[in-house]
Amino acid sequence: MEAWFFENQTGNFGIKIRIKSILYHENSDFQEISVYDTYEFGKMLVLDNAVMFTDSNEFIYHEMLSFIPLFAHKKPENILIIGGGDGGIIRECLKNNFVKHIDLVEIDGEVIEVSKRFFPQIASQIDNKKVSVKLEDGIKYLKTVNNIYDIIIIDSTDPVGPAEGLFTKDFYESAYNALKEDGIFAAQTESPFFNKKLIKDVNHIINNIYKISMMYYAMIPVYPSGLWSFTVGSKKYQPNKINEVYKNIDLSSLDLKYYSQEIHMSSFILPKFIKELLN
Ligand code: AG3
Repeated sequence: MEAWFFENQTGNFGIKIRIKSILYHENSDFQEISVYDTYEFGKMLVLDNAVMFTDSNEFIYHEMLSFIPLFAHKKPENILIIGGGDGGIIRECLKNNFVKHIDLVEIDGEVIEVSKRFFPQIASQIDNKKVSVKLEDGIKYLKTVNNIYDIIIIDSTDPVGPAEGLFTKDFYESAYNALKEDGIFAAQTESPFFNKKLIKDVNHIINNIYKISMMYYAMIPVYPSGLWSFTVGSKKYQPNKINEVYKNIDLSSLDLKYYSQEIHMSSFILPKFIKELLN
């Protein structure tokens, strides 16, 4: 018998992925966590029935959410990741030699455990000496810190359930205060096809808080619509430009499969309908 995983985006549209087996399925204190083995893309992590990544294309999201802020910044030493318990963003951030310390604030410790068990190549750097893991609510944590981070990355699930508060003005203001005077904020901000209002609202808020705000995108085949948006707010640096300190950098040793200097710039060139959303 064939078994399929479905993620519905609207009542009339969804994605389906054929699965070989269910490797894990538990309710944590915060959400339902599942790991499937799929025919097309290898193992897949699903939270509350939303696909987080698959083994074969997680690199796209993780590279793009990490490298854009990292390579726009002149000296990203102290990084905060909110969410991201799977470790993918940590792994990418540590490829930038300036990075001295990463705080990972993840509300759900089960996600970390599951990732270590089923996705060791993604979770590989969670126990790195440069990383401190804090199992707490990122919203509360951000209110306790001021002017200490060079970069804050929000690696969240969709804006329902535990991640809902990570898409609010209050939260974005706390992030602004937690950043140093040349800090950069970057967050995943959903599909431009299915989350128009969210994208419009988030961009409006970030635009009011930060000197510079921009949106960029990447192609992620396992997310609804395949086209995924990210929003950056920056206090000083142009996010769509690679900082000149990296002018002569050789990226070939960093095991990158999506990001390049050309992609850094081109991912900010938006299709007209997305641009119009932001006005
Ligand atoms: N964060 C997931 C982004 C949202 C996906 N949404 C969806 N499938 N409906 C991924 C976490 C990876 N570190």
